[in-house]
Amino acid sequence: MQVIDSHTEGEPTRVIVSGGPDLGSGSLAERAKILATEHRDFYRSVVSEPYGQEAMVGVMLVEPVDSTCVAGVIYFDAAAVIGMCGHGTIGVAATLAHMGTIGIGTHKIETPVGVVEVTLSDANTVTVKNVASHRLQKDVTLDVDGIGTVSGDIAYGGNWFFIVDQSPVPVVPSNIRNLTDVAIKIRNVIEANNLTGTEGGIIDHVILYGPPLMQDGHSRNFVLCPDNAYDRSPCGTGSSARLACLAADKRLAPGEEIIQESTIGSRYRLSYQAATPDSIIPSITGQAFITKEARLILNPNDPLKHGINLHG
Ligand code: PYC
Repeated sequence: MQVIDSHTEGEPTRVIVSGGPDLGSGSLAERAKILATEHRDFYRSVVSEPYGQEAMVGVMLVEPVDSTCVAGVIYFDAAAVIGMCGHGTIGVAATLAHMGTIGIGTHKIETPVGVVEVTLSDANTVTVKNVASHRLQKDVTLDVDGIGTVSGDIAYGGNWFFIVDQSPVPVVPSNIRNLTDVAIKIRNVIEANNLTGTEGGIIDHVILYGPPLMQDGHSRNFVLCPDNAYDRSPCGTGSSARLACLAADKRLAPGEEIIQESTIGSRYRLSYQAATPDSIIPSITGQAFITKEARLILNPNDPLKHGINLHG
């Protein structure tokens, strides 16, 4: 299996350019479901240690249904197949450019949750125009053991997020372990209370916001992903969901640009356009760099061929 690795603002992406299971020719959502239900061992092994690395998001490149798209993509981490991935899409665009498949300019990519647009400004700089994003519920209060009452919004940006505007723990790198524990506790309460997005969408990402550490930053975030790793980048789908909340609260005007810092201090430029009265189209600009071209060898005799999994 041939893969190309990249990182987007510190967050790793692995694109499978050849090899991998046949997912058929249904819609991308149907193919994503087949990957999730029939090939769990496969996708785990691609991104988990010892073949992958912590926080890695994998991408299967597939034939798009929409022929105006340059590629179809299905994203996954070590725990789940996910609907969309902002940093992954920036990584895919840089990877397709590295492969010579796309050049400078605007291109469409099909995901299981809809078609997104990428604009490649140079070999590394990409703007993603994401799927329509919206807030479902404002000020949902949760009683979190050892923390107290936590209030947040439920919003969609290609994945479902619980967004806490004022983190109970300062969003600084020295608190990463603590932030992870707090975010996992919040997600456990969300699950225990059967809180979901529309049509039962699983709220599997939690974001905690704090003040920026840079002069031109708008805020800094900590993003917990389904595999319990934190996003090294400011999270494209999470930033989209947050833009929807800022728009709904009239805290940010259409076209106004802000800089979103991640926990490690990498940055995205963000803005949005209004789509409907209740939803927006987010734009996310960041940089991805190719780190590796490799051939993965999944030896059937290797007892760890499906990755190290300590969580069941
Ligand atoms: O950038 O959307 C994103 C993302 C989701 C999970 C990890 N990164």
